[in-house]
Formats: sequence, structure tokens, C-alpha cells
Amino acid sequence: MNVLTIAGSDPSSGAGIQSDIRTFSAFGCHGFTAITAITGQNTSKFSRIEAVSPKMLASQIDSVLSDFQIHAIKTGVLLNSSIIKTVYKKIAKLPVPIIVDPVIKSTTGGRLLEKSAIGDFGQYMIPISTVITPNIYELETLSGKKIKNKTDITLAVDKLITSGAKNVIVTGFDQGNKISDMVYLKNKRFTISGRKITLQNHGSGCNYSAALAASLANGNTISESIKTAKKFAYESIKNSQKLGLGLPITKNRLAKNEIILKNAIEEFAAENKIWKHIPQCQTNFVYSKPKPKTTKDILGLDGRIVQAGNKVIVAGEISHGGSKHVASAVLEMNKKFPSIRSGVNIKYDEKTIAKIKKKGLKVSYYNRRQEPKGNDSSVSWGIKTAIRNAKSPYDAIFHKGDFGKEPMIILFGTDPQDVMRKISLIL
Ligand code: PXL
Repeated sequence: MNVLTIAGSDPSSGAGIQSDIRTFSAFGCHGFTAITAITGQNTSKFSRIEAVSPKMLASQIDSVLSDFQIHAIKTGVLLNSSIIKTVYKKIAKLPVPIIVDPVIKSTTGGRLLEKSAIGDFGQYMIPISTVITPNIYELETLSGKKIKNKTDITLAVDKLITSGAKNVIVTGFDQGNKISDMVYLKNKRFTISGRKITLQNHGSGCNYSAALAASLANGNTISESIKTAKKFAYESIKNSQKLGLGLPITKNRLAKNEIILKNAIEEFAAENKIWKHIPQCQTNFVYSKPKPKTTKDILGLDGRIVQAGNKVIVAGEISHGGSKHVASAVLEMNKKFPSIRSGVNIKYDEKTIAKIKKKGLKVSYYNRRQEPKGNDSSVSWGIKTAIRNAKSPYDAIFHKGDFGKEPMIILFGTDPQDVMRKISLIL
């Protein structure tokens, strides 16, 4: 599919059109560009920005639109009123999704939208957006409302909706150790929370909005594209590289499943006091490809996450078929609920179960004493028994052991990040 980005040039290639092209490629899309402004910047210093002439911008957009069918458009830096009006004239009537990333300032402090243009941005760009993706600062600027809490966010978003916004995603609402995107779609509102990465970086905002545009161009729904874009931006930050002297540059890549699992295992091992939750038979963390047939289709550690005093050690490598026990549990869960592809086992403790319930997670259990004799896989039988009457997937399943069998909890999720989100809820 074909995606057009109308945005600024960043010679350090961390943000702007250079980054957008890489993101579009990662989604198998061809990226087209119309440059609105040229910046002089690197990973530590923003030196200069100059807009191109409105005529030059119009010529670029015309050149692309007269030759190619475009399936989605993303806008980034628009700098001033004449650029905004030119973009509006050229794209307002096109029947394609328009993702508006209302960038105002760069992480390194450069001004990307002049103060005098904020009114026109609201008047022209907000009504033509299919989705607009402000961060908290951008939402405050566009709505004219100070934001201190969730209620303020909703009030500010409602103001953008009154100005013509259809779907609004407020990115990066910081709540201590988690960070949330608050999603306000035409027909539903929800929050996606994830674990905060402390790493500052150059390019993550561009990655998110470009991934959203590419996923929409590929024919996915807004809800699906939001999930994909979040995952993409998260992994791009996790795998960012310090190429220059300043901020790391994001990776713009759909991470391979091995890397997604490796990152989650590292996070798991770094959790405060996680050693208290490692059972005697140790821990494994697994991630399956879609529609697994056997445990060989599921990635896991061929060693274990091992408790060593007040620490844990990650032993072994990630490989297909590396786990038997947790992988069999995920395999069984996935047969009934195909969205569930990841899991981790932790030590059974009544307090942990109480916390799981208190956080609103869905939990079930099975009784190993009822296991039929001569059964091939205890855990497969157990999970099958525990979910027999389930209409939706469980977040956790436990058993209380049997003679010589250690009790255990297995946490499940759609992917390793989803499992880690649940881990941080209950620790
Ligand atoms: O990340 C926002 C952004 C977008 N586009 C360009 C930029 C920046 C931040 O520096 O330079 C061109």
C-alpha cells in the first residue's frame, strides 16, 4: 500500500520524513513524501528550521497525488499558517484516512509549530483528521486547557471533538511506573496502559503516528491499528540505538518474536523482588507464533529464570520448544482462545491470588488430585479443565499441587508485553 507523509526533514534521521519512510517500509508500504520544512538538528541540538515555500509544498503534493493512488496520509511538522492552509487545500477532500500528529516542539527544544499558527492548526487540521495523536503538552496547547489528571484530559479531548476531531489518541499519559494512551474513538473510549520505559529517545512520536497510518493503509481497523502502532513504537524505543552523541534513535522495526520475548524476560528479571515469586521448579516465559500446533511452535527458554538468593538469573537461550510445561499451558489456552500466545509461571501464594483478583484479572484453577491416571500432560489436562466453561480467556490459572507436586500460577496474555503488564499489576 502507499502512504504519504507531509512532514519536516530531520538530517539525523531520527524523526520526520526520514523516520516515516523507514516505518512505512517496516509495514510493507511504499512511502511518499512532501517536505514542509527543513531542520538542522542532531541527537543533542536543534539548530534551525525553515519552512519551504507554499508553492514548493503544493508542487510536491500535486506530483505525488497526480501519479499514485495513496491509501493513507500522515502529517507531521507544519510550522506556520501558510503551510497549514496549503496542506488543507490539497488533502481536505481526499477520501483517505488522515493521521494528524500535532507536533509542536521537539524533545531537544526546537519549535515545530509557530505560536501564531496554533489557531489555524485547530481550525484547518483538526476537522480533516481521521485520527489526531496529541501528547499531553500538545493537547494542552490545542485545547487551551491545563491538564493535571484524567478528567482534565477528557475535558480537553471533548474540546477537540467540538472543533471537529473524530478520533483522538492522547499518547504518553505518565502515571508513575506505567504510561497510558487514552483512546477516544467515535464509538468507544478506552485506555491502553503499558510499562514505562525511562529511556529518552528521538523519534518515538513519529514512529507511532506513521505506524498507525501504515496499518490503516493496509486495511486494518482503527482499533487494530492502535494496538499495532503501540507495539511498534514500544519495540522501536526498546531497541533504539545510540548512534550519535545525544539521544538514542529509535529502530523503526517490527521486532522479531525472539526479541520481543527477550525484552520481556529482561524486564521480568529486573522487577523489584521478583525472586520471591520464582517457584522451586523455576520459571519459564513463552511466546507462541499464531496458531501453534505443538510446543515446537512456541518460543521459550531452554534454561530457566532461576532464583539465586535475592536475585534471579536468566539461564539458557530462547528457542523453539525450549519450554514444555508453560508452552503446553499456552498451547491448550490458545486452542480455545487464539489471541492468547504468551505465558509465564510464578510461585503459588494465596496473597498473589488475592492481588490478581483485586486487580480485576480473571482467574481460574484446577485440582491436580482429580487428574486421571496415565494422563500424558498434566498441565494440558489442567488448563483444559480450568477453561472448560470459559467464554473469554483467563489472565491466570493456578493449582494447589498434590503429593510431591508444587503448586503453581500461570499468567497468560496476548504477547509478552501483555503478560508483563499483568505482572506489574500484581507485584
Ligand atoms: O518528533 C517530532 C518531530 C517531527 N518532525 C521533525 C522533527 C521532530 C523532532 O525533532 O525534527 C522534522
